[in-house]
Amino acid sequence: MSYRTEEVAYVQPAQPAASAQATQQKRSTAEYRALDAAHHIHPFSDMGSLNRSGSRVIVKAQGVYLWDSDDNKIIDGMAGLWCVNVGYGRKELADAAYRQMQELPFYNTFFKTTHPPVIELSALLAELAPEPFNHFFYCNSGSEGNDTVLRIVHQYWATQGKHSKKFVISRKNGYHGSTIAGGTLGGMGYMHEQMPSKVENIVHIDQPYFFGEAEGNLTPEEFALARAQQLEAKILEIGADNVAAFIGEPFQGAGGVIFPASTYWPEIQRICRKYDILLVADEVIGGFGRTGEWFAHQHFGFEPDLITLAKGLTSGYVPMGAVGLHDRVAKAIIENGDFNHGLTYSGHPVAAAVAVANLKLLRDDKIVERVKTDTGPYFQKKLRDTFANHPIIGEISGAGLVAGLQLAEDPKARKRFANGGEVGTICRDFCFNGNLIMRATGDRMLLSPPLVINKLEIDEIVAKAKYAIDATAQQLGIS
Ligand code: PXG
Repeated sequence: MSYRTEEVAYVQPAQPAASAQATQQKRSTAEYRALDAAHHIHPFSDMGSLNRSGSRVIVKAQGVYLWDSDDNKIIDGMAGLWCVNVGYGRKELADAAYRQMQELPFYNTFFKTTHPPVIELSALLAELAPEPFNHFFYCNSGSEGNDTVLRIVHQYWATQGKHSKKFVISRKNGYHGSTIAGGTLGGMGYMHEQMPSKVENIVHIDQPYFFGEAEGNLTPEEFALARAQQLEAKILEIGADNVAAFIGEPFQGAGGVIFPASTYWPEIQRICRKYDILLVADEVIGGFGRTGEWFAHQHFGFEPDLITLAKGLTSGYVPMGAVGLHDRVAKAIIENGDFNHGLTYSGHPVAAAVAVANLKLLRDDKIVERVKTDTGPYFQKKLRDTFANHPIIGEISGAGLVAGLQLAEDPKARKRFANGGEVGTICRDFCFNGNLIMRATGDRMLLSPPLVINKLEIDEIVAKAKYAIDATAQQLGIS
């Protein structure tokens, strides 16, 4: 079966200015592929098979669109890798980097020094984050952010004289990065298998994945409550005096855009408070407007002690991560001597200048507000209307501009495909051939477009997704 893009009904949005499409492309696709295969090892890839098929070479981007080296125009339903919140081609960010590179391309923040960009960024984050978050530590990625979280958590309990609090509880099918600590915190089995020596004292509880894991007649709210109560059981098993922290993504991103029911996070917070355990929200995907709130924990209505930030902090234009500390944690870290942690590029001036420009755009252009009141509700409704009663869509999760579409053999009975991963790959390939970037995690199809997307572009994404999902159902012989 062929995938014909001309059959997708959508209105073509305005094209970006020709100058914005100028590219530095210098080689043919075949040359790029040959050199890539000869010298580049890609993340999370089977390189043998990738080198045989060849990568898609992306050469330029504008707004919510990418162009490949064969000049195909592709709509980016994933904002790069959940990060290009302000969209591609924002001159404000490029100018900020250029200016900062000329003025002070690098200086460190060790040894009693600081610089204006990191000062401005910290003050701005304190303004944008919920009230108790007034202090920020910087790194280069979400993974390093979660490594930093572990350092802060252990330092915090040392300052409280509670040296036995060493265990950190995380969740199966959570994602917290790919450094050794990040990978151990995460609950992706394949990453654990690959790395025999892990960070000690990290244990996992089950995820709040209703569609895939709820048994019997539990409602989503009852199921979410039961999954949250696994935290209490685990704390009692280990002993509250031995537990330092619980970490979770407010909604699981890489794990399939798993949105817990409203009962989940208040119960997690209650348990953390009851047993004096720090609550860490990994906001690497959820932060900076994705759900229509500045931070996803605000969407779910809970108050963490630490937040991990990356991705949307700079909209991915340059690498940067950070950890936000609640006042009560910050106070303990600040008033108790050395905190022995830092990276050469902690608070890098160029990254900080870009982050400031990015956050000002999100705030002053009211991009986050628009996701909450306009484009987010439109996107969610459009998806739900389009896929209501679809023969292979079992659930649509999400809020704002993030969504997970569950592929299912029998949606009403919550019966998943026995070969779900293969079905997801079939669907992903239909998207790919139709010039839509949509991510497959097993049998869930994920969308997380740039936050500047307009309604016509949302229509285009949903129409292309519908075409790919219909084609998948047809290939499976389901109608
Ligand atoms: N926490 C969360 C919640 C993430 O989603 C990280 C930490 C690690 O960030 P860095 O910057 O170290 O990658 C992430 C990253 C995917 C995918 O396929 C998701 C991520 C990274 C790569 C791929 O969905 N999230």
